[in-house]
Amino acid sequence: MDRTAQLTARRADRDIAYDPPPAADSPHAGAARVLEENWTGTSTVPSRGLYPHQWSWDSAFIAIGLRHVSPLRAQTELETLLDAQWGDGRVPHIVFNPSVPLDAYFPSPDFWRSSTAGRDAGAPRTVQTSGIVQPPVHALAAWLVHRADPGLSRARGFLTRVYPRLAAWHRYLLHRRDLGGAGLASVVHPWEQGMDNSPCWDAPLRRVPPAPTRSFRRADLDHGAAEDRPTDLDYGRYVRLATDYRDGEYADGQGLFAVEDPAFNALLIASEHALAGIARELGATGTARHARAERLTAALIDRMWDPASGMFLCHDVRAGGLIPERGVSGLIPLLLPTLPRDIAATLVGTAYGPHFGLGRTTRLAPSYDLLGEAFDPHRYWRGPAWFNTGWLLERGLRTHGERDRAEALREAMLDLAVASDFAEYVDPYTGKACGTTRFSWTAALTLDLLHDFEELMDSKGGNRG
Ligand code: 9WN
Repeated sequence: MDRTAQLTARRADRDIAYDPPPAADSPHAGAARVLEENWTGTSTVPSRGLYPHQWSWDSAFIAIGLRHVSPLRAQTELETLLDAQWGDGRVPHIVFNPSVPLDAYFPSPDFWRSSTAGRDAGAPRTVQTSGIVQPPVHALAAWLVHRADPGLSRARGFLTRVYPRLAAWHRYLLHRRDLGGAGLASVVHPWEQGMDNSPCWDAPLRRVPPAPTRSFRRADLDHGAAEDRPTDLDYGRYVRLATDYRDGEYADGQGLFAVEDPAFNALLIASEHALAGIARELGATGTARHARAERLTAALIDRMWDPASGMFLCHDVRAGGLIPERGVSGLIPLLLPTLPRDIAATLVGTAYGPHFGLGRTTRLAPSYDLLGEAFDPHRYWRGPAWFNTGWLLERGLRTHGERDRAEALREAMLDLAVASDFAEYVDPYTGKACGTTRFSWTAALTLDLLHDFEELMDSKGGNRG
């Protein structure tokens, strides 16, 4: 390491203990304070009460915001998560903090038994994790974190260290998780897709016999109202799926539930574009990664685009065919810079039409179809609006030249995030806070929205005609 690099790295070591602003007197200060409160020293919990460990896609969104207050913490957040990666490449959805009592969150480490049941899949021995995954936002986050302070990143060898891990993560998804044979990744549990209780899972979940309610104790009901959370029947099915996966030693391909989801795959594609940028920064060309992202985009359209619905739908791999439910996940591919122009325009029309109500009846895009039978403005992922999906849509609108709409959405998100004390999610009509408050990704993405828009990924080519 040369002298300048050493000095930068040393400055960065001090920076990890950044001084938070004295009072929450501005959106920036308020959001930074939430991240400070939820920082554990090596990563950030989504929420001190409800989610007291490290979650995978939360950490990626958190790093995207954290880079504006401490690029070193943002790098550390991602590195801590990647340190828990399994030998087969999977990045676990939860990394457990050993100092948190077992009954603080269910399912706890003694349920997942990662170091024993996950031995053949290469689970780490020194840290306990879950055995399922979450959406691959990490390469995108790593690229954005690098660009926030390239000097620090180079001095610490950040990209050099994370690139092989991110590449292995994508390899796992594209090979072991290509359960449908279309070249796309499948999720094997609703928690993997991140929108746990979406009505999109109702039909595939019906095939799963629930674990008896008496066989587990939910911890989420200690923190949230039962009418806002998944039902016991749904929880029983989540537990059954996770138990079967664990008892099969986390080998892929056997389970009752396998779904290709548009947001999960769009985030994988966005992250492939980001990996191309990282590869170029490290001296390679990145061309093969861009080409793969292009192929995946074509497969996504081929497999999940539904012209009649004007959006992408989930593909049920076990039953075969599209799931006829409109979840917000089906709008997220708008994020992709190389989406054909007519598809991008149709997606915008759907987001601003009667099913999602943007610019008409809703302030943020609901997680599920306003006109769908299962719509509920307060129940988990069955209608309320989350800030991470809002942020992805806002970036997608900008990417496709919809600047006025993006600006209006950005302002609505900033207003609601501050007014709701950085709520986990809100009623899409009124903006009323739901779930827990002082939620990390709401604060982190608020910070990101307060900074200038930058191109999310380097896509080589832009819109296709
Ligand atoms: C299960 C942490 C996570 C988010 C998910 C959200 C919720 C967990 C739960 O909280 O899921 O992973 O207990 O409901 O649905 O998106 O990552 O914030």
